[in-house]
Amino acid sequence: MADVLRIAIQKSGRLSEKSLEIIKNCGIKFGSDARVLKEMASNFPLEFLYVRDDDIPTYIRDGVADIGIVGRNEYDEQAIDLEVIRDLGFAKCRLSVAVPHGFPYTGLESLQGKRIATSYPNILGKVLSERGVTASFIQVSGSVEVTPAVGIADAICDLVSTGATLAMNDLKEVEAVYTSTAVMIGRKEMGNGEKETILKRLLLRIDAVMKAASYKYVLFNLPEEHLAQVADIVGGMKSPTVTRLMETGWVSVQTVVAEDTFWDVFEQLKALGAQGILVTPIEKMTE
Ligand code: PRT
Ligand code: ZN
Repeated sequence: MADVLRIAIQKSGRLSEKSLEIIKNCGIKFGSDARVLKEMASNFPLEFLYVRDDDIPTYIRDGVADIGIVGRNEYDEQAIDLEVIRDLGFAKCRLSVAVPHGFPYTGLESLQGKRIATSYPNILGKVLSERGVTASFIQVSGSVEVTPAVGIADAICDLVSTGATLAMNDLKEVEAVYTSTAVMIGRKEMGNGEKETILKRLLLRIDAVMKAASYKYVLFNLPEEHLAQVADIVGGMKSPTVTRLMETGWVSVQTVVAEDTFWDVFEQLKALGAQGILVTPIEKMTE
């Protein structure tokens, strides 16, 4: 049988849906019935392994899976010698120190000699030792937020996304020490040419999908006299496509705009008299 690439995906949790979505957007077909533990894509040599996120780095190290998607926090905490193949950008969160309201926090030095509850003793330990701070860690794997209230910790260090959980537990976020997003990881050496080829094919698709997601396709009408200024604003992949309109003195412009600069560009286009601005998502995009 020809080789397949095995990807480990979180079975059910914060990473599952988006991980599968990226692969689906690559045109790879599979059932994605999360109750199964293993399944094969029907139109690409990719096999899915649905597991707990904590187990993914070990599975890859041991060759049970070839690649996987985990939070960078999980990867860095376990410190298993693998490689980050791609930063996928989703599941963004930060690892933050939080304290009860009465705690006089003035900086990481305030944690000297304190008891800190965390599931990330390695990441936090590194940050603290760089600052010359020694603290004792209370290692907990869940419900970190309740530990100060029950008197077993003076402060906590946990993942935060909205901050709602901290607020609910009367804790104040005082310092973010680390930020994380979902990453695709794999062994440094795949040790198998065929698997490497499959990975390259997969990455080509993932890159196109991720690139497309960070751009918008923009169409608008513009007084022709402002065309030169528009070229400066939007740039485009090469340059914008310009079509003449029936009405003299007006052109229609089509281009791509990076998502994170979109609103700036939008305001500048409006100021130049652009009309009928139409914005659509892009499904795939390559250079
Ligand atoms: O069962 P399994 O072991 O597979 O899942 P898990 O429970 O270990 O992980 P899961 O699904 O909770 O998280 C997987 C990954 O999602 C993490 O490793 C992070 O990389 C990422 N992520 C992003 C988060 C959060 N945001 C997040 N907010 N992981 C956890 N949280 C928790 C946090 O621990 C805290 O309890 O959510 C709470 C805070 O959320 P806010 O929104 O109230 O601030
Ligand atoms: Zn987990």
